[in-house]
Amino acid sequence: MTLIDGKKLAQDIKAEIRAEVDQILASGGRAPHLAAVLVGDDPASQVYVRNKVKSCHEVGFLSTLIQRPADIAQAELEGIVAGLNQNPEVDGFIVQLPLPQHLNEEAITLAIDPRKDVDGFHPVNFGRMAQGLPCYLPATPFGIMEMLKRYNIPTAGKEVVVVGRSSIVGTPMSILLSRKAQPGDATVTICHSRTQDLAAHTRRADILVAAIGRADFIKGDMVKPGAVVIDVGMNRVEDPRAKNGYRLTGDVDFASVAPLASYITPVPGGVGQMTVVSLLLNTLKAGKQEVYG
Ligand code: L34
Repeated sequence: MTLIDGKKLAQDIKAEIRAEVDQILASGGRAPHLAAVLVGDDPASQVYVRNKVKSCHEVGFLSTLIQRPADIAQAELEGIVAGLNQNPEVDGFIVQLPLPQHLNEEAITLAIDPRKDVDGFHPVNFGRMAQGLPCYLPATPFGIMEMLKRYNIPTAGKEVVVVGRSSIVGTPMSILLSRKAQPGDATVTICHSRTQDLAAHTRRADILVAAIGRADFIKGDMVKPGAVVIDVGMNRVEDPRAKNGYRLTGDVDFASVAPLASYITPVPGGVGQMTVVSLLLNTLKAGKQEVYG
């Protein structure tokens, strides 16, 4: 079993980005600038956004964090988005999800200028991804593709099973792995809450992507020996022995699955690290106007 070291990969990629930023600066350009909008006080979102801002500093990007209370009105948040769309100093920005209940996430996503949508959540970027056109790829699937590439894991002709059909992970993942590309060219099955006999599907997977959002859901008896297991889950479970009262665990029961797997991603230190670094890669593209010219 080989542990896929997301932390190490993220460090390598950050060093590559840093070198590009140095070149941009040496030729008189400005560093790429990412803005992040964080609404409310969800502790997990705070950690993720903090990691994003910290990573910007590490690679020499400019960053702006806009924090607003949970009771912000829809119109005010849309005003912030409109301001960022128009600000020529900002190359790309994100609105961290989930938003508080009273806010309309879909309307916010649609309000973001696709040219600055470094999350790749706007339907224009999603559609361009589905058609293989230049676009910003959603950060988590992008990061997983990068992991497969850098670990030389073959995907062509493989049976891939994606568990979960969200529009930010499961669905784009299935599209990217089935398209004619490298990584890609796989035969992809998407499973979800209405799938009958889930284990019969997952046991056929050469590459299993778990993006369900339920702690330790995938057990050893659901996995084919030798499979590549990608754990997208980020679940906080109460643990009185942990120093902050909880511990982080994935959607995969690591103890029973890891001994069977050929490759497996840990949580933390796996996919989450790649999500952050993929956002940086998109922001670099935005700064260089690579996608939309
Ligand atoms: N708009 N909302 C928007 N864009 C995104 O790309 C996200 N996502 C998901 C949630 N909402 C979003 C993230 O940023 C998930 N996600 C994310 C980002 C970073 C990490 C995990 C998920 C991460 O840094 N994970 C660390 C551990 C963090 C911890 O200690 O809690 C890891 O090593 O996996």
